[in-house]
Amino acid sequence: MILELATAGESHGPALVAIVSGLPAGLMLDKDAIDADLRRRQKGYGRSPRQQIETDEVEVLAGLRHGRTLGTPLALVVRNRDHKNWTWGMNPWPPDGEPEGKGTKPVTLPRPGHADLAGVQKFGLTDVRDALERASARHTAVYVAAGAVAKALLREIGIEVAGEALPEAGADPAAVDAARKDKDTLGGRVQVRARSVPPGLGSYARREDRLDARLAAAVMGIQAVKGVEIGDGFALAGLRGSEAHDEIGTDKRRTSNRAGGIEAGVSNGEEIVVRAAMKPLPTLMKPLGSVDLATGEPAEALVERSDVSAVEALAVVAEAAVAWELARAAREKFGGDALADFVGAWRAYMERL
Ligand code: EPS
Repeated sequence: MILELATAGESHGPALVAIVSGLPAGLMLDKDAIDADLRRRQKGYGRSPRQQIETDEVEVLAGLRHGRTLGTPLALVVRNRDHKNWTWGMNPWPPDGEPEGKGTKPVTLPRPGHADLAGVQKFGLTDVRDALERASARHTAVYVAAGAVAKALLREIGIEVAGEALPEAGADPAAVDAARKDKDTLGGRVQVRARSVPPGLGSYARREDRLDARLAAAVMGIQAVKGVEIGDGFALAGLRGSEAHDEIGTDKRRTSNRAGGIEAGVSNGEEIVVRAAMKPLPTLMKPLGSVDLATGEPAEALVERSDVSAVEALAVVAEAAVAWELARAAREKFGGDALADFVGAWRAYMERL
């Protein structure tokens, strides 16, 4: 059984949408738990005023009846409340009447570090807004909703996934205040841990099956992430082999976990540990040098409402990405159309081990 996720949505369009297919029937979902993750994503010191406009909440349009999955595609929607200020500017159809509200004038000042310049070049656009709207980290909201569904599935086989911001840089309120005062932004690092993952998720057979490669792709795919490591990651490069590996006991458990729970692309039964480095966000109130695409003249980059830091939000989004990828690997391994088949296959496998 293959768990799949398709998403759509622009930052200031009507809504963000996700379709999750490949879930077993009979999984109970809790709207409050999904909404709690959406709220966690909106929090953190240094977030943009946008978060005061939004109160993210999931809507389900298909695939669920009385809170129970039907084994059919699950359609999730998170509305953009801010869209009411962009109904002309972000209208999916040619708008009627005079331009009003936000997004009425073309953006021609690409921000270094954002999708702006690459987007207009790649897609042949003239208004940078046509690129930045989808590239915005706003659409991580619907990934978090899908991640909450993945966590519900993983919980059925005892797996818990939790993300946290490491207490440094953009997760330090004093540093955020100082950066805000200087009209600057901050990045930082987050860590996601997954407990009680059974040995044997992922495979060394093909590169695309490797669990570490899949987790790295899932986390690197989140806006502003520039580095991912599993376990002791980059630090392992400076150690001797005798210091770098995790010895095996007679109970087949390890006394250390430098590998971060994955060897040869396969989970080894220890806690999975994934860390990600986030660059400082590229929208600066003290803009960097750029070019005006309309005139070709030197210019300062676009200044828009933005976050000083979104590291704490990344912790929630990375948690969702790791949960999603682990759920996908678990669906491949344990299959099943009914939740009881999935859980039964997991139980039989654990007994064999
Ligand atoms: C975000 C909403 C956006 C940005 C941020 C993420 O809101 P707006 O653009 O309306 O202020 O705050 O997006 C970026 C940091 C970015 O670079 O695009 C959210 O909900 O997470």
